[in-house]
Amino acid sequence: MRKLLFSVVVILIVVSVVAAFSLSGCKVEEPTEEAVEEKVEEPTEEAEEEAATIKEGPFTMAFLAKGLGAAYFDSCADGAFKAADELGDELLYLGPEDWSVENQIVIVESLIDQEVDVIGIAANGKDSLAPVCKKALDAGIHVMSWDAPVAPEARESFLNQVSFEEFGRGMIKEMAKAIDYKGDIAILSATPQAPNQREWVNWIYEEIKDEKYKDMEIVDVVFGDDLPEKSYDKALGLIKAYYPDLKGIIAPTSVALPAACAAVEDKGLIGEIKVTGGTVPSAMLDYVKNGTCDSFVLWSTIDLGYVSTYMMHYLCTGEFTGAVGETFTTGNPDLGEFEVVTDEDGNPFVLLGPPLIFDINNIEYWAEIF
Ligand code: RAM
Repeated sequence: MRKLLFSVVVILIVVSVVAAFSLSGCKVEEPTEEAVEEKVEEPTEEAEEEAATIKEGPFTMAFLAKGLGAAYFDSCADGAFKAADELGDELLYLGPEDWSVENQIVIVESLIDQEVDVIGIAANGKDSLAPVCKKALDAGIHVMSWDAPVAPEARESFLNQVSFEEFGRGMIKEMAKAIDYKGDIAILSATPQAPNQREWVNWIYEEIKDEKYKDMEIVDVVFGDDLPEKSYDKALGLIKAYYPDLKGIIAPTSVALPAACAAVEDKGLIGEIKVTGGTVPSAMLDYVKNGTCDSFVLWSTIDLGYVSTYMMHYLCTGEFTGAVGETFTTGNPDLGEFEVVTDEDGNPFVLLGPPLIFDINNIEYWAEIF
C-alpha cells in the first residue's frame, strides 16, 4: 500500500513538472512587475554624489610644448587635437619660439589671466617652472605635465612617455651595437635644466658602468638647447675636438639627433662616427638608410599627446585626480587602461608604455606615420 502511494506521488510530480514545461514552452518566465521594481537598485549615495561632482565640458585646455617648430612636438599636438575633437573640448597648442624657461613662464602667466581650465606642460625646467604652475593651481586651474615634468608639488599628474631608466639605458645599448662596444662617445643634449634630458643622461652614465662597456668612454656632454643650428654647430665642435677617437654621438633630443647626423654626413664621416638617440622616424629616414644611424629609440608621440589630453579632460571633469592607483581609459581601446603608479621617490605618475626601436627594418613604415 505504501509502495503504491509512493508511486502515485512520484507520477503526480513528474506529470506536473512536464505540464509546467509544456505550458511555458520551456521559456524563461517574464519577471512580474513587483519583481522588476524590487530589482532596480536605488543609486547609492556615493554614486549620486560622484555623478553630481562630475563637471561637464567643453573645457579650454592649453597644450604647452617646450618650444614651437619641431616635428616632435607637432606630432604630439596631432594626437592632442584628435583627443580634443573626440572630447568636444577646445585645445590651444602653445610654446615659446626660443624654447626658454622664461618664455614658458610668460605663457603660463597669460594662461592664468585667460582662466583656461587646464594646462598640460612639457616643462623646460622642473623647479624654475614650479612657482608659476603652483600659481595656476591656486587659481583653480588644473596642471599636469607630459614629456618633461614640473616638480611634483606643482602638478596634479605627469604622463611619462617611457621610463627614464629604460630610455637612458636603451640609447647606450643601441650605440654599443653600432660601434661594436669600442670607442669614445659624446652626448649632445638639449638644455642642462630640461628635466627629462637630465634623467636620461644620468641613466646613460649608469648603464655604461657595466663591464661589457669597458672599452667605451663618454668624453663630453654638450648642449644644443633644442635649436637646430646650435645643435648642428655643437656636433661639429665634438667632431673637431674628439675625432678620430670619437666613434659615436648620442643625441637624446628630437632636434639634435638629425642635426648630429647632418654634421657627420657633411664631414664625410658616415660609418666612422655613429649617431643614435631619440627623434621622430620621419626625420631619420635618410640617415638610417645611408648608415649614419643604425638604430634609435622613441615612443609614439601621437599617443603621448592623445593620452595627455584625455588626462587633462578627466582632471577637469573630476573623474581623475592623479592619486596613486587611479585608472582611466581613453577613446582608443587599443591603448588599454592606464594606472597612476609611483617613481622611486614615491611621486605619482602615469607611464605611456615601452620605447620603440627604429632601424632599417621598420623605418620606412614608421616614417610614414610620424
Ligand atoms: C626634444 C625634447 C623633448 C624630448 C624629445 C626626445 O625635442 O627635449 O622633451 O622628449 O626631444
